[in-house]
Amino acid sequence: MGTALIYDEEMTKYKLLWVDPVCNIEVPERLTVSHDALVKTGLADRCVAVPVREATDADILLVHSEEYLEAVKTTPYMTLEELKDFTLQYGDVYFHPNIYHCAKLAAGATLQLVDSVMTGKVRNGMALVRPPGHHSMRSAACGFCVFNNVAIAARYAKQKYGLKRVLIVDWDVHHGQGVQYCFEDDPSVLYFSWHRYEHQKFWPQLRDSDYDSVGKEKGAGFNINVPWNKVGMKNCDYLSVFCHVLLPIAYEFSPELVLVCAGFDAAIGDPEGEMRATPDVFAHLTHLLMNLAGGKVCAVLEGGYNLTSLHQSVCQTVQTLLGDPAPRPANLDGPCTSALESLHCVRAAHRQYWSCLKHAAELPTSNISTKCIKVTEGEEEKQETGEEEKSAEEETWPEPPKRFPPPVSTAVVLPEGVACPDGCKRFSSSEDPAIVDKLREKFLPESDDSDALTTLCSLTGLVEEMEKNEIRNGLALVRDVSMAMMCVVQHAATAHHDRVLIVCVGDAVVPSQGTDDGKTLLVQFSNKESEEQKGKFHIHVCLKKGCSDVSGFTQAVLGLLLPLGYEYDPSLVLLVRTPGSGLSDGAWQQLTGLLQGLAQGHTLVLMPEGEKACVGPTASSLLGVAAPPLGKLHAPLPEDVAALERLRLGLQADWKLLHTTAPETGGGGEEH
Ligand code: X5A
Ligand code: ZN
Repeated sequence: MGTALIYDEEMTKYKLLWVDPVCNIEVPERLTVSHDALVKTGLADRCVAVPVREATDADILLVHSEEYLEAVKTTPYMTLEELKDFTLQYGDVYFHPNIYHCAKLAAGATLQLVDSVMTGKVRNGMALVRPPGHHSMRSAACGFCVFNNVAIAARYAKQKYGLKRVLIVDWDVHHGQGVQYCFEDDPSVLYFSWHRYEHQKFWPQLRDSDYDSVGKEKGAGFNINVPWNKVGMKNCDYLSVFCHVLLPIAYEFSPELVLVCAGFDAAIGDPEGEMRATPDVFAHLTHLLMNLAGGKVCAVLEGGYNLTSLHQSVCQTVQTLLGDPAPRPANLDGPCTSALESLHCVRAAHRQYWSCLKHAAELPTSNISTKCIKVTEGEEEKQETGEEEKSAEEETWPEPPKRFPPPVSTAVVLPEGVACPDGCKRFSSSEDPAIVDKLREKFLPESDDSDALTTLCSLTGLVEEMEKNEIRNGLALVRDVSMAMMCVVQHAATAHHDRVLIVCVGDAVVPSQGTDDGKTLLVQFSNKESEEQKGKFHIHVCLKKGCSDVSGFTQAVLGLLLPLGYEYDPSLVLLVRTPGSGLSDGAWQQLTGLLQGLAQGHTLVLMPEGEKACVGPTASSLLGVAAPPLGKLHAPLPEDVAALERLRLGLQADWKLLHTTAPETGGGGEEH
């Protein structure tokens, strides 16, 4: 199952015909540069090329009014003066004799993508389109947008495929108010947007873009706005919002389709966004969505105005959709104060609607700094003093390193009688007698279990091959998971793995690593009360029913394990399943899938011999098949939520990505 790429050169054939400093960044090269980069890197060739089509009147009328459609229909016949006049009734947009044609293609391309994904022709895909869509409203063009491509696609998917729940993730740096207005009272479409807001001073300067626009009537809780009140947001700020807002809610919602308003103006160098996230962050944002909706992710281009940053970000997104492992996330130094304030406000505003947020801190009653701050005349601009600020376009950043998927995706170490799952490669390392002796001495001194020894030997070989990037990930059935785990950890250190994240699922006693040097981070999930926190690198997540409560477990994975994993940035993930963990296949596959965003996908899974039935599902997740949806999640047990919250608070001193509130600003209005 492949990745669709939808593009047609025709959509480069309109441009701004007069002088307008607001609109001159929306150029045809945005598309050619992005497409050329996909061709040059060989990514386009790996995709399934799907042709565009024109959206029909009926398609467009799913979202727009007849009057508006009829008006736009007349634009191909207008003179330059008439076009200028027509343009004037809208904000920050321009018309051209060919834009109506392109707008029909942009919407149609989006629908072709939805059809390809929904019919199973491909797993996921991206549409490179112009004009963008998310600002356009029922009866208005706006912000370079004519028809609301993604909104139309959501309605279309609901109608044609009977979908009950569609998630729209708008990671463009502007607020897609057109999408918000379209679905405000509709609980079947969950809309998430983060956007540059600056206390309502940034375009489109709407009160409706703030965190407290949560949706209306039946749709209350299904509109999520994350306002950025400062420029310069980085990878860490974005990932933090994914871990602590979007993903918990999205998993609880359980969409059947994910549409992404994939603008790339939230990336570094963009003159509109003035943010500082690097293009590789889009690999992670994409990856984190790919286990929702059984992997049905449709990314549709919106903004993105720095041509370099744009094409790099597009490539990162498409390469991830194709299944290549994401690069290691670089220097996540903790979300900034302003981002934490926004995070806190959004979580508080939504706590009454989502059980995953029930225990989010309440909104402080006093004046929250995210409110529109009235700036007195003359006081605006330049609060910064001192150093010269670089303008967004002068910003430089290293080109994201090329991502090489290892020649072997998934290697397995299995006992003789267990079949090698399709697509995997059986692995055994040549038994160097010196190594064998060492392993016997260390791990099997009083035993003549030659099978166990062979397995340990293979595990050490596997770890080395992963370090060399010859193998992406692996899975082994072992007699004694604790012993195998010790063996892998010790060997990883000698095989140049700088940090190993050990995720242990289930109740078995884990031999304490005795290491507090940061070379390993152990996170264990079980139902055993832990004595006390064992230090920064040994974390025990205790759930009342262990891993058998999917809601509690999912919440722990998204809000605790992922941020820890991202901040720790391991070179290897060791995923250990102890006997009788009680975890369902679905939840296990989600965990396996999500963890592959770390360590360039280098995950080694250890499972007890008794769990042969789990080999197939695990292998499929390791091979990059999306995990099956968990279904709508019920509320986690209150005691679990409370315990997780306590644990998160306790660990915050050591792990910045676990923060969800700003330090001591709460009531602040600390605004300059
Ligand atoms: C799609 C998009 C931005 C419009 C900015 C107008 N539009 N100032 O990014
Ligand atoms: Zn934008």
